[in-house]
Amino acid sequence: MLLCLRMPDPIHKISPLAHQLGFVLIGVARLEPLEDRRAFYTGWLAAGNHGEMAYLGRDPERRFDPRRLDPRLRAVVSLAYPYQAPSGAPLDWKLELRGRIAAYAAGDDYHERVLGAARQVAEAMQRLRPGALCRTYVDTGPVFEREWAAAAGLGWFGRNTMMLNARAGSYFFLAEIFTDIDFGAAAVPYRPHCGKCRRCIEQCPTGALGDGNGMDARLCISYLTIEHRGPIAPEMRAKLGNWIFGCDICQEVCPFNATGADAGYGAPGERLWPRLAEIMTLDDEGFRRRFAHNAVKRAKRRGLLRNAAVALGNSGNPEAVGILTRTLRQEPEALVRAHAAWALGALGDAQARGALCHALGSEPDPEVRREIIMALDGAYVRSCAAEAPQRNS
Ligand code: B12
Ligand code: SF4
Ligand code: SF4
Repeated sequence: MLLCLRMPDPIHKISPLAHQLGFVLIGVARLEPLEDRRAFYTGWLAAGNHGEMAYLGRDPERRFDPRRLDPRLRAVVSLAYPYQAPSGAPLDWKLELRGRIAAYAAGDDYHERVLGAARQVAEAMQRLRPGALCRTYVDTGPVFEREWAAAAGLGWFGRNTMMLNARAGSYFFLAEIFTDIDFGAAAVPYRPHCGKCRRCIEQCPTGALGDGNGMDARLCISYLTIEHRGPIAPEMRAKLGNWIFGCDICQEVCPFNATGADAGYGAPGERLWPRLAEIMTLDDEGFRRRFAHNAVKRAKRRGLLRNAAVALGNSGNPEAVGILTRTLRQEPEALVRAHAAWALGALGDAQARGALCHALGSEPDPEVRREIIMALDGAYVRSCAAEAPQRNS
């Protein structure tokens, strides 16, 4: 189903091709500086809400006005490409020790696939208007993708900050073609439909969503599991549950996703619920092989294993102890060993404490040792000290 929203000529000529390529929404907006975003965005950055995503703060003027990228640009064609909604797998993740990957990462890396499709739409525009300037983006440049989608009438900003459409939900990627074609007509804004609903705000496990259509990205599981490189703050770890790459909760609870988006890109199922034991045994080569063409590669091996260690700690399942003990002994990355130590402390049975105590006698990294000591209660640290007094400083 293609929902063509605003179709001034020649957009109506390219929309059948866009449909064929898999896009479900298409609209056009005239390029005018997004002045009404300036105060919100600069305040958001100044408060540090972007965390380590330094690229968001680099030359924000380009985001407010894409004509700073090229002054000849006149309009933007905004497109939405659906992916398959996550299916609630009929399994108990704690029992089966399964992690969870966000639905958008189910198939091949969307940057490659959606960008390829959007470029074909751009080529069609250039066939209609030879010599037309077209700059295509899919999460690949300093542009406000949701803002332009809103300006093009594709949907509204939900309280979860997602671009939402009453018929298509929010399980779609956005793509843009900035062009010098002047389409003339301005898009009609899409009416917000959130009404009094606050489900996403209430059910976000970390309190990342504020009341004013914004979020503190530093608290978002998606940020913590994908973008954040160092140790995860101890007070956030239990809140991650079994999410090891991204998070879909504020979309899953949204009534506009209840029926799911059009069955599209990617196939959920097993791939979205990987066995944590398998993840913990991936070496560099294994990680590359498994995620070479998948969005998960962005987390890097050490980030993914860090997240999987946290999920094992959150499982409450004693079977996780063996996996974490091996990790604490053999894993080359200190970051991963540190989170394995925390996880053993969270599991807290005698075997887990024994493994921590044993590791304290041989762990060379001061940060990991600190995590081990925090994971052990005082009595155990003292008993470890009795066993290995020379290392327990
Ligand atoms: C940085 C980023 C993140 C960060 C920060 C998220 C965020 N909400 O900003 C993190 C890593 C957490 C993240 C997570 C996810 N992301 Co992301 N992300 C981006 C990126 C690169 C930039 C977004 C950005 O500029 N944020 C800045 C802040 C300030 O934006 P904001 O909080 O939404 O504030 C704006 C609006 O709220 C609006 N606003 C503020 N007040 C008001 C008031 C009114 C009345 C209105 C109308 C608007 C409004 O203006 C603000 C400033 O412009 C975009 C791609 C791009 N270049 O745009 C993808 C993008 C937004 N992400 C996307 C996806 C798929 C995700 C995830 C679903 C992935 C996952 N499953 O884990 C999650 C969703 C989490 C969530 N609830 O947002 C898609 C969203 C598609 C859609 N349907 O909306 C995008 C567009 C990528 C793409 N090309 O498809 N993401
Ligand atoms: S993606 Fe998850 S953690 Fe982030 S705002 Fe949504 S529910 Fe909260
Ligand atoms: S869950 Fe409710 S408040 Fe949140 S985006 Fe969906 S409709 Fe809006």
